Amino acid sequence: MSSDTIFGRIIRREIPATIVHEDEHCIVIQDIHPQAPVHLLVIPKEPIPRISQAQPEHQALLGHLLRVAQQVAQAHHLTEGYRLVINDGLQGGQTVYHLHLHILGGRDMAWPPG
Ligand code: D5M
Repeated sequence: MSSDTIFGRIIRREIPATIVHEDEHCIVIQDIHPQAPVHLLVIPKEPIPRISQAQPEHQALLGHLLRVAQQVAQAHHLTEGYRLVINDGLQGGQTVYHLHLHILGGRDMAWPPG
């Protein structure tokens, strides 16, 4: 159920990470290079490489990732707001080709993003 990216290795417990949530479908970890006081990654256990390659059958899983992000943000007391980000591909700035949703919070966010 997991790929050969760094996130697949984390899901398989081959390398360490700070895991703040796990369920049947996903894990949530602390980002190793945090860009905000709270920077978490919601990672599906199924290794979809990128959001642009998600299929109709992934609809429920994608909804689940958003619900988990909402709940984890609440658990981290991000009551003043937060940002959810999915980077896709080269121009989107994606570096790990295993779909993941960034949760960024704890500071004011700029717009437009860089
Ligand atoms: O984001 C990929 C993100 O993954 C980036 O913010 C760093 C983070 N990362 C990379 N390796 C690790 C490990 N080992 N633990 C935790 N976080 C990690 P992208 O959207 O692909 O640019």
